[in-house]
Amino acid sequence: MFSHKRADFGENFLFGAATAAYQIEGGQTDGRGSSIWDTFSATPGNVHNSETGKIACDHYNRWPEDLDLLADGGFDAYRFSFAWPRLIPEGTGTVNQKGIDFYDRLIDGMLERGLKPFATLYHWDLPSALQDKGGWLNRDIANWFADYAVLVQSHFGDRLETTATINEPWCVAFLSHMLGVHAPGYRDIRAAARASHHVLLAHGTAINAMRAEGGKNLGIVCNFEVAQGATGKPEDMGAARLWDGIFNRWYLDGLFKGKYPADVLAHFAPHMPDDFADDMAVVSTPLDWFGVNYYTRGLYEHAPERGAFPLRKVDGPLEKTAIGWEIFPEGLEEILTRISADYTDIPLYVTENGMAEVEGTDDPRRVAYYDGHLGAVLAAQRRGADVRGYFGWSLLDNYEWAEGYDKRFGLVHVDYKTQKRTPKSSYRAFQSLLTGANRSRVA
Ligand code: PNW
Repeated sequence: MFSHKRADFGENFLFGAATAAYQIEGGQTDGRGSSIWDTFSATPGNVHNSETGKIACDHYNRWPEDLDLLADGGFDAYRFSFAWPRLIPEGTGTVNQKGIDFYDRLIDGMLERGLKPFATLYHWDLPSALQDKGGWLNRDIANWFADYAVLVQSHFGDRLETTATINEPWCVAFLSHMLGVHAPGYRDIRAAARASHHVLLAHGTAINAMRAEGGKNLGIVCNFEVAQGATGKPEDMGAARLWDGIFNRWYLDGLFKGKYPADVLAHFAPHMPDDFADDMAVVSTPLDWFGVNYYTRGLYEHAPERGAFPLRKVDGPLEKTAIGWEIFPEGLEEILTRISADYTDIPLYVTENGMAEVEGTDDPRRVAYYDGHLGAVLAAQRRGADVRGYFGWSLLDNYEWAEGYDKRFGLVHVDYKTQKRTPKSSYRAFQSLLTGANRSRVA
């Protein structure tokens, strides 16, 4: 059980759980187009055991049961993503009516159960047809993405509580184009610089286009890591500062100050698109709310031999999750407080927070993880951060990208042979916080 009470968070505070289309849907039928994760995951060497999202949690067929789990848990909201290639199989042009029908059913199912839909337009499943045209390296993606955003806004917008453009632009840009860990798997500073700008340009272009169609409650979701020096030595502190720039400030400064941080730009400058500075007003288009994903901190040391970015992450001493990430709840308080003190006073939502654990339904470490991070939200609120809601990652065990199915983040266990869902202790802890009850219709 958690040590907090629901009322501690304020009257209108929303609790939810989050997922993403590629990680849970499966259902690669009914006209859905190919995405870069279909091809990337099927290429040996990219993903643990070459696992793919072909079936995943079969949420495409089992969504009523999954929405029941949210409702029975007492959650107020559900954060999900639209699969771009399900709605527009080639990325631009023809719309897939069966894709529209699926999200109509899903959204209506949320509303029938009293769940507020928190939608994300892009959680990494780029249509392959657009990758063939350069994907995030092609400036035209700003217009491709805005057209897709307008389709979603005009058809579903009235029923959505909030809409986020991009999930985690750092992952879209750096993890995917510089570190090669996510699709399309590039390791190229020029690609990373371009993707880093185009993803924010696409975001701003889409916000403006949706607003012109009457869109409300529009935002973006960024991920943050608290970067600390491996030692107090100036060069290690400098490495941490640079990582903070790559991971956190690039996006915060771009979105809220209309200017990229000079220290990171010094590395990216030769590779940036021409005249990128002219786009910064679009990049920093005012938002209605801001989503914060937080999992861990990182310790960094200076590593001059590493070329483009002279730093290295080192192993830290704190307790770790099953994915090796240090557990550091203080970091969530720090990042929320920093954003509200230095960047913006629009409402903040914690749109993802959670931990990977070994398979099982008794997950006391995860209960403790959530309890600590919920405490960090309360601490940030006391320090003035306007935090309006909190989403656990994730509702279900699911496809953890390059880690495949091995790393489990769910509040609910999924048996991938039978697709049976079983609530874990952490789900019960939320249920007890949110409903006062410790049992459920869903046994
Ligand atoms: C986020 N990193 O991904 C995503 O939004 C989720 O889809 C994902 O399942 C979740 O966090 C857990 O990993 C990240 O390497 C993946 O720093 C990798 C990193 C950060 C976030």
